[in-house]
Parts: sequence; structure tokens; C-alpha cells
Amino acid sequence: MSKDRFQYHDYFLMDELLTEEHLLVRASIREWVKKEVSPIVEDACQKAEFPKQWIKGLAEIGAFGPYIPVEYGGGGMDQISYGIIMMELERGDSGLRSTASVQSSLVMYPIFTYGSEEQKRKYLPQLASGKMMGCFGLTEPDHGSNPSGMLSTIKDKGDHVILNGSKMWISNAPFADIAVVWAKDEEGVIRGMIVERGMEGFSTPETHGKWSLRASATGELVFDNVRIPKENILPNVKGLKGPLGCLNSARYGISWGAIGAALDCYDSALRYSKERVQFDRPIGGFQLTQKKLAEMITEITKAQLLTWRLGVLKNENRATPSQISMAKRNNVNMALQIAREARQIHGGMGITGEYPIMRHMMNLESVITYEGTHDIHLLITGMDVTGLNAFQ
Ligand code: TGC
Ligand code: FAD
Repeated sequence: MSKDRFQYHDYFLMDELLTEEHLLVRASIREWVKKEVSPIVEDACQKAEFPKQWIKGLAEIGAFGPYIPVEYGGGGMDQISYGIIMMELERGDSGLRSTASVQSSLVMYPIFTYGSEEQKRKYLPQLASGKMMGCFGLTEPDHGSNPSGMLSTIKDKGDHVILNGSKMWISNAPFADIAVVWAKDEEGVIRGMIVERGMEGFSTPETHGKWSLRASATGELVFDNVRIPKENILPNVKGLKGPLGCLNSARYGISWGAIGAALDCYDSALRYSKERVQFDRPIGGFQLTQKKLAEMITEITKAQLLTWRLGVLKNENRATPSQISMAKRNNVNMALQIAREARQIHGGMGITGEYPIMRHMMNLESVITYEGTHDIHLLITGMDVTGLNAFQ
């Protein structure tokens, strides 16, 4: 990729709604992404490798558990700061944001929210410092959108349980030290537990051949009679609301993250439209190009306002799961449409690694599917407004 010339766009002066701390956080993450991510991300994607050195950097900039209290190693920040961090990381690459959001929202969050005091003290500081990495196992080969049908089970054996089953499409699985896993007990109740690498019968084969999120490692979790000590079970939640509660936090972060990817595409397309000359004038002077750019910044601005408001509600503990679904669905789709339009503005150059467009576009094809597909989120909104369940 050529030099990272990204500039932020704030059409409705939304910076006036942010605090000094928010702006400082944003500046420091952006600087790190420009220095440590942009120069190597294209190569990492071409090679389908997750650059492991990013882990230390992410920990140093506070991207692991930004809103987890300081006493457990987290950043003690508010939800808007968390969102801003996700936005700046995804401006760099959705796979990078994935790694940070899984660690924060899907591993640290459940341990903090549903874990015992011993579990919090044992795992959270290690996860915040990046000395330990985690993953989240909910999806199974035959149960994606409907996790309630999961087949993974635990059987009670006194001081431990025996875990059997498998999970697939698990971000960070190939290198994770621990996995927060969801499985049904003998009464069919979903329980969460912490599975550690090295436990006998636990393996994490890597998933190859992805055309999307190539700089993020994805794998399976396979459990063959794995002995899990009872102290590894999360004591304070039972049922599907456990994993779905974690998804609220991750989906909220993605709604910010998608704005980052959209901004990067828009910024690149705007610059290219002023520099690229055809028919003796910059292509930005043609009405059809301006239509694309004007619609892009309009959609980005609407998403920025929606998401900032969601952040305020989240800070006040008033954001509902349905509001989060609406924001995740809207913003990821918005970013994907912008990536496609930006690709057109770049002409043939848009398919090369010289520009970030095609990489964002391919990444967003995963983002629009994971954490609940585009259509599942539509049905969540539909159910919220009608009171009628159209899932089954
Ligand atoms: P349903 O009967 O509606 O609900 C079961 C229980 O859960 C409660 N609940 C929630 N609680 C907290 N937050 C939410 N968002 C909740 N939604 C529902 C609900 O109140 C009920 O509680 P209770 O006490 O009555 O038992 O469940 P359902 O089986 O009908 O399913 C509903 C549906 C389809 C919306 C849900 O299962 C769903 O969201 N499906 C999508 C699955 C999904 O998003 N998977 C994501 C896997 S993780 C991932 O993709 C990580 S990618 C990370 C990265 O790399 O960045
Ligand atoms: P399916 O559920 O089979 O859906 C296929 C299609 O059917 C979709 O279009 C869907 O919208 C539609 N559909 C399903 N049900 C309905 C319905 N009731 N009405 C209308 N349409 C419906 N999971 C984890 O647990 N942890 C992770 O870390 C993780 N990381 C991921 C990383 C990547 C790169 C990817 C691609 C996925 C990841 N996932 C992870 C899994 C992800 O959450 C699932 O892919 C997603 O929830 C969809 O499940 P599925 O792929 O089985 O699709």
C-alpha cells in the first residue's frame, strides 16, 4: 500500500460532542495505526497472516478492555472511547479490530460480567496486557444464526465437567491461550466456561482459504472429552442471554468500527477524484462522481450521529439490544456500499493493494455476516417494533 494519507472527516462538527479524553484517545490510536499497521497490512493480507507484533502494540495503546475497570487491568474508559478505538482500528483493517473486539467484548466482558472474583483476578490483567489472548466459541457447524440449537455439551463429573463438541469460524482461535466457550449442561441449559490451551482433548485447527479478513486468524475449536475444572465455569449466568449479552458489547463496537472502514474508503476516493484526470479534468468534477462522494459523506455523517447517540445511551446503561442491532446493521451495510462505490471511483486502481478499498470491501463481507447477519438484525428490529417473532 502507498503511504497512509488518511484524513478524518467531520462534516457536522461532531468533535464538539466529544471530550478532551475522546480526542486524545482518537489521536493516539490513529498515530499507532499509521505507524504500525498501514505499512504492513497489505502484505499481511496478501500472505493471509496475522502480524503477531500487533498484540503488544494493541495492549500498549489500551485497546484490550478499554472499559474494564482499572483495578482489573482495563482502561476504565467510557463507552464512547471504546467505540472510537474500534473506529480507528477498523480504519486500519477490520481484522485488526476483530482481534481487539473479541479480546475486549467477547472474552474480557464475559469474565468481568459473569465471572467469579478469582476468575477476574486470574485472567483480566493478563488479557488486558496481551500476555494472554482469548477467543469466543458460540457458533457451531450446524448452528450459526440459531445458537440456541447448539450441540456442544458438558457432563457433570463432581469437581469437573466433561466438554464435547465443536465450534467453527472462531476469530483468534489458532493462537488464543483461552477460549470462552458456550455449551449445554445435562438439563439443556447453556453455560459459559473458560477452556485453556493445553487441556487434553482441546485443539484449534486453523481455517484456510478465506478471501476476507485475511489479516485475522480464524479457526475451529474441537473438544474431545475435555476435562474442565468447575472453577472454570462462569458462575453468574445461565442461558442464551449469557453469550447474547457479550454480543451487545461487540456489536456496539462494530457499529463504530464500520464507520472507520467507510471513512478510509471515502477519504481515498475523495483524494483520488481530485488527482485523477480524464477528459482533461479531475474526475471529481464530473456530476456522477460527485453524486457518489456526496452520498458517501451523507451516509457517513448519519452513521456518526446515530452511533454517537448510541454511545451516550450505552454510557447511561440505556442502550437496548435492538438499538444496537439497528446501528450494527445500518453502519456495516453503509460501509460496504461505500467500499463498492469507492472502488468504482478508483477505476482499475481500485482492485490493487495500492489503495485500501478492495481489502475493506472483502473484510466487510465478513463483518456483515458475523455478530448476527444483516437479515438477522433486520428481524430483531422487526420483532422489536411489531412484537411478533419472524425467526421461526
Ligand atoms: P430468544 O428466545 O430471543 O432469547 C433467549 C434469551 O436471551 C435473551 N436475549 C438477549 N439478552 C441479552 N442481549 C441480547 N441481545 C439478547 N437477545 C435475546 C432473551 O431475553 C432470552 O432471555 P431469557 O431470560 O428469556 O432466557 O433467543 P432465540 O433463540 O430466539 O435467538 C434470537 C436471535 C436469533 C436474535 C439470536 O440468537 C441471535 O442474535 N442470533 C445471531 C447469532 C450471532 O450473532 N452469533 C454471533 C457469534 S460471535 C461472532 O460472530 C464473533 S465475530 C467477532 C469478530 O471477529 O469481531
Ligand atoms: P447461517 O445461520 O447458516 O445463515 C445463512 C443465511 O441464512 C444468512 O443470510 C442468514 O441471514 C439467513 N438466515 C438464517 N436464519 C434466518 C431466518 N430465521 N430468517 C431469515 N434468514 C435467515 N462465531 C463465533 O462464535 N465466534 C467468533 O469469533 C466468530 N468469528 C467469525 C469470523 C468470521 C471471519 C466469520 C465469517 C464468522 C465468525 N463467526 C464467529 C461466526 C458468525 O457469527 C456466523 O457466521 C454468523 O452468525 C452466521 O452464521 P452462519 O454462518 O452459520 O450462517
